[in-house]
Amino acid sequence: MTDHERHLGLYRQMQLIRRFEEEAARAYAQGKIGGFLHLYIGQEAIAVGAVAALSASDYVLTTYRDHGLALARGMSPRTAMSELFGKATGCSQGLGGSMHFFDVEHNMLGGYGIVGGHLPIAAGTAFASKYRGDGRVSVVFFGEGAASIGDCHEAMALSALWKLPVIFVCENNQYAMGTPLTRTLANDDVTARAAGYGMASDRFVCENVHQVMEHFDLAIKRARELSEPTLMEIRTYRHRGHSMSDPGKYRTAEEVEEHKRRDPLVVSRTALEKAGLGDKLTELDASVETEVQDAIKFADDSPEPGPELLAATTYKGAFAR
Ligand SMILES: Cc1ncc(C[n+]2csc(CCOP(=O)(O)OP(=O)(O)O)c2C)c(N)n1
Repeated sequence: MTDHERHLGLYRQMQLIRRFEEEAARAYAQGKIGGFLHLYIGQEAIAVGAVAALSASDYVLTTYRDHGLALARGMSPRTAMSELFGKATGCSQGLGGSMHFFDVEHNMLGGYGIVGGHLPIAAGTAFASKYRGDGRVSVVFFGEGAASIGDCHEAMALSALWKLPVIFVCENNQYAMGTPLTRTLANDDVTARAAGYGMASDRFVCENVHQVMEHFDLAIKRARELSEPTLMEIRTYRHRGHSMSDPGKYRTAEEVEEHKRRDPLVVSRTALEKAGLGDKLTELDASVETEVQDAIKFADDSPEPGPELLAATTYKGAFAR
């Protein structure tokens, strides 16, 4: 595969996530999606770059802002959209919704709503991998708002002590709901604490998808070959509010526009256009559009979860089996 072909593939994945979520936002406004909906728009290069550097058998876990990672990992847009619509054809049979994507086939182990609560799970999967000697790496994504949660410290302290093959990735989008970083952390360098745990660290501003891949290559090598954890902090920015119910009034329009100009998706598009691949981009965009519209139609036409599912997923159902 040539470098351009590889880049086009990465672009397509980012564009798929972007368009999937823009359509999900529209469906939310139409009342087709209930509950919470946290969009990953602006941060796509992180999930796509990380997944490109990982092996299919590695484990990934993330927060409630999980659609991008699931799609990057290979979940079909049909399955993902159906989950958002609360339909039986969704990845969690419509019972989990936006925050609880889960996909065993692609080793995407959630989708978690409790801030910081999923980091110990990643320490656990990494412990299992080390114990079994299966060579798998666990990667867990979290926001800077989770960085001071107790679970976060416990997971990192034990992972360093036990030398577990895990990568802790703080996607620092600079706001925890409406609270800016300056009001939650006295030292805004999340990786500064890695020294205290006795763990390697890496910190950078996300500019493009290739750069993300390169940083992950190093951390994955450290985990896979040396069985050592890494704390990574990636500065990024979400273009939308915290969730659909947040108009994001705590940020100025200028600040948002400034970040949109540096959007890694646009960076990729511009580079590919400059390389003379404009026609190819038009073709890819059209195929993404078809895939997303197909996902909406599939989710619309899919059945609601019925009572049979309820019984099988309760204790009574479990005992009855
Ligand atoms: C333990 C816990 N406390 C509070 C909340 C409510 N809550 C949901 S998201 C959020 C902000 C988290 O921000 P951050 O970790 O920076 O991630 P981001 O949403 O920016 O991706 C909070 C406080 C929660 N879900 N869990």
